[in-house]
Amino acid sequence: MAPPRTLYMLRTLTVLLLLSVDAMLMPAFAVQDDFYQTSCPDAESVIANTVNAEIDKNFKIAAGLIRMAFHDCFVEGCDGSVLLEGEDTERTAEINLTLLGFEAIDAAETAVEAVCPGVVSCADIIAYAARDSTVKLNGTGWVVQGGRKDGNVSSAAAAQNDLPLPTFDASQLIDAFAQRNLSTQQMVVLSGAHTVGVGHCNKFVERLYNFSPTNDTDPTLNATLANQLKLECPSLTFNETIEIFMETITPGQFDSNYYVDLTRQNGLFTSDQTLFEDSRTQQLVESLISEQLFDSEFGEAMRALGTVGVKTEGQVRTICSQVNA
Ligand code: HEM
Ligand SMILES: *[C@@H]1O[C@H](CO)[C@@H](O)[C@H](O)[C@H]1NC(C)=O
Ligand SMILES: *[C@@H]1O[C@H](CO)[C@@H](O)[C@H](O)[C@H]1NC(C)=O
Ligand SMILES: *[C@@H]1O[C@H](CO)[C@@H](O)[C@H](O)[C@H]1NC(C)=O
Ligand SMILES: *[C@@H]1O[C@H](CO)[C@@H](O)[C@H](O)[C@H]1NC(C)=O
Ligand SMILES: *[C@@H]1O[C@H](CO)[C@@H](O)[C@H](O)[C@H]1NC(C)=O
Ligand SMILES: *[C@@H]1O[C@H](CO)[C@@H](O)[C@H](O)[C@H]1NC(C)=O
Ligand SMILES: CC(=O)N[C@H]1CO[C@H](CO)[C@@H](O)[C@@H]1O
Repeated sequence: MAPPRTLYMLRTLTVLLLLSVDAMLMPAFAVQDDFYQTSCPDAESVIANTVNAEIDKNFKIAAGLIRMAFHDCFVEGCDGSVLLEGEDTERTAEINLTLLGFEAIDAAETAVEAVCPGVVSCADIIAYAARDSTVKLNGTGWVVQGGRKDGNVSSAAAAQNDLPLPTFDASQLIDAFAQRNLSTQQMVVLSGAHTVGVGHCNKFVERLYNFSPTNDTDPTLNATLANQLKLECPSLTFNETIEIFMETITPGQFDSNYYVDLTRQNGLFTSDQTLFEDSRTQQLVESLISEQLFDSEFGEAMRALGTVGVKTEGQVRTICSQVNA
């Protein structure tokens, strides 16, 4: 039997080891404000200028870049894996087929590599670009944390399994976000990103035809909107390139009108309208009609989204679509 003193020392050592391992894994240490202040002081402005120029070339990518941050963080954590090219990567997943904005990330990466080679991760560029796009759409910005490392694993199957579907109900959405330590409130706030951008017929057509044995059309879908959507998506087969604004009051503006739409049963997807139909989230929807509340909550929720599964070890890729050699 070891003498008590040795045991005590061993225990102390173990506690110290555990503490230091804990400290490395603490999520709060993984990302921080002004991360590139000394290592690359111009990073944020170079990225913002590039993203703005790219949006001026193609307005649609502004919404695409906001969505990209969501997809990146929900699959494998915020690690830039959504950008990796190759067979069976997240980019090739069916659910991801309509992601936009890859060219803007590439342009920002090239621009930032020119001023600080090998310093700024692709995962961080996605996070900054989502904020810059929100501002470009007349939304309110937020301070973006930096320090994410890039991962080198990307899987189409993971994207397919990990991203919530537009057919999800409130319970499924609450679960999907809770699995990433995001609250019900943060889920409702982040869904407000659907104030900009478009969806395609295949994502909501099940609401228009043969909805249930008794109702041809989803009864929670505004009848006027249902009739319009039936013209644009005339049957269960449809033109796949047709784009439908998700929010129709001010579709190009990043504002709180998404929530106004929901109170009028004008949510495009089941996953949108359910937020107003479900008693757990209805009052949140009503309160977020306040522009001021939505603006401040959205930035906070994006900061929380930006901490999901952050990797503190890994690469800083020099080409965002490929792992470093
Ligand atoms: C709550 C669960 C969510 C579901 C089920 C969902 C689903 C979808 C679907 C199906 C589309 C349309 C894709 C297409 O037809 O091309 C879409 C678009 C979009 N989503 Fe989400 N989404 C969710 C949450 C989010 C979050 C958290 C964000 C960002 C913070 C976001 C941002 C966007 C944007 C900006 C678009 C428009 C993209 C474009 O116009 O290119 N979504 N989403
Ligand atoms: C943002 O607001 C300005 C001034 O009100 C307006 O000219 C511009 O069109 C708006 N941008 C978008 C994307 O709606
Ligand atoms: C979970 O979220 C809470 C509240 O946002 C935060 O304080 C906590 O650090 C998060 N935990 C992890 C493991 O990310
Ligand atoms: C059909 O829709 C009506 C409202 O339009 C609703 O009262 C009824 O419950 C719906 N039936 C089913 C089976 O969902
Ligand atoms: C599908 O819609 C696009 C516009 O969104 C149009 O240019 C194209 O001609 C349509 N294709 C068919 C087969 O109708
Ligand atoms: C349907 O949408 C229109 C246009 O936004 C709105 O005026 C009407 O009140 C909505 N109907 C319901 C039942 O919410
Ligand atoms: C992926 O990244 C890890 C950690 O940085 C590294 O050990 C591994 O060799 C990388 N794998 C490939 C295929 O690059
Ligand atoms: C397989 C496939 O079509 N992937 C696409 C994912 O989205 C980007 C951006 O639209 C396309 O460039 C990819 O080809």
